[in-house]
Amino acid sequence: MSALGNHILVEFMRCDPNIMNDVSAIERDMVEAARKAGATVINSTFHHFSPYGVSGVVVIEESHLAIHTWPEYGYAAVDLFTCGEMDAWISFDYLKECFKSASYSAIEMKRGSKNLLTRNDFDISSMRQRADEWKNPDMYTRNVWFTDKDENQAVSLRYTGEVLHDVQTDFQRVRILESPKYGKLLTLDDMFMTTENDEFHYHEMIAHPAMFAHKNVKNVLVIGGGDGGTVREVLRHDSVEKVTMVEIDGEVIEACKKHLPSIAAEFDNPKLDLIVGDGIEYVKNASSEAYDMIIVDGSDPVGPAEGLFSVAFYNDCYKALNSNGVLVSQGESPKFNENAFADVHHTIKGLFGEGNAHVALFYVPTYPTGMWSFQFGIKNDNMNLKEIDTDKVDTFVDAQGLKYYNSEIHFAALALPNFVKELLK
Ligand code: SPD
Repeated sequence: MSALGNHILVEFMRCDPNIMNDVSAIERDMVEAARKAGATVINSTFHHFSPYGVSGVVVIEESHLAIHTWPEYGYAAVDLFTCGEMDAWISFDYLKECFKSASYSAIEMKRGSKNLLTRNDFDISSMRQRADEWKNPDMYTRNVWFTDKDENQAVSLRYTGEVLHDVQTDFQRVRILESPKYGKLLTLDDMFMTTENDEFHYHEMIAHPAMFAHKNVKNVLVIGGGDGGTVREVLRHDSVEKVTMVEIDGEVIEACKKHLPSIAAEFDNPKLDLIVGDGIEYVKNASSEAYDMIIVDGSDPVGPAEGLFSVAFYNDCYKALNSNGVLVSQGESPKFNENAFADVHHTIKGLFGEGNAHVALFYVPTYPTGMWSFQFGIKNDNMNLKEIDTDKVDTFVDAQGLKYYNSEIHFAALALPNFVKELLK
């Protein structure tokens, strides 16, 4: 190659002025433009100027994409600076469509012409040795962060830069990253799902409160839960005879088996019937009154998990539960996605009845705001989530070495702050 990099300087004109002033849309489009061209995105930072205009940069392993917009002229100045094999014209074509640019031009130039450069002699072996030392987390010098966010709130975790798994499936982008603080993590699209270090918060709380309130769960259906943490917890209970798990994305299961074996620990358990398929269809076709417990361990209501938040799906779950049955659902956050949180409650209340819809709060450091919920629908009017055998719970907790759930947490999780009660009205 005769140059180190390639630089396309783009003039996008006659763009949609509203898009040119929408910092969130522009950041999303720029990041996607990089990905579509095969780049590895390191980070992005974008700024909206008052009263209008946006500037931002996407740092990629292959260099950067940058933008400055003038909405009042429907104009964007875009730099696509790449090195290696990446084809930045793919980014160009994508952005042209996103910005609805009716007129455009571009100049392409080589950067770092080798005719003008003289290569210095570096001691490559000592540099390689230093790179190896970076495997010690204290020595990491890369400042790369994974961020789970909406337009207004975010949670970020520094990761080492190590991407152990990155596959775009028919449903979502499945990644396993490595972080110094939380160990390996599973992300779907741009959302945290679970990490080695805090997965027990979620998986213990999705299973045990309802298991102990029900007292005799034998037949369980888990929808989603591809990392395996939920079935691992359910199968700790001796009463359980059979667990059916239906996960739509087999790639999630495979990635977790390979990289998160402490979470994907029970996939070979003979009590487990593991099905890779559509959980919504599965419940629709399930026999009536087949299950003691249905656990919906889905992602957020975007992408493949959207249908898991529909009234029709919950109605099918209701029918598939027997008369003592309990539904447990990933219930979103009252501080991050208040509407989804309240909608789940109202749906469950509509189906199971006013007094049979309950909410438990728990803390997950790697979900935005940290405050998350599980929501319960109880079919049997005589079952009370607050009636548990505390001695039995604590004996189980000790024997199993649980790290989050205990009998005190059981009651505490069901106590709701006033603003949450207000949201649920
Ligand atoms: N924002 C995250 C919502 C929770 C998704 N489920 C996590 C899967 C863990 N088994």
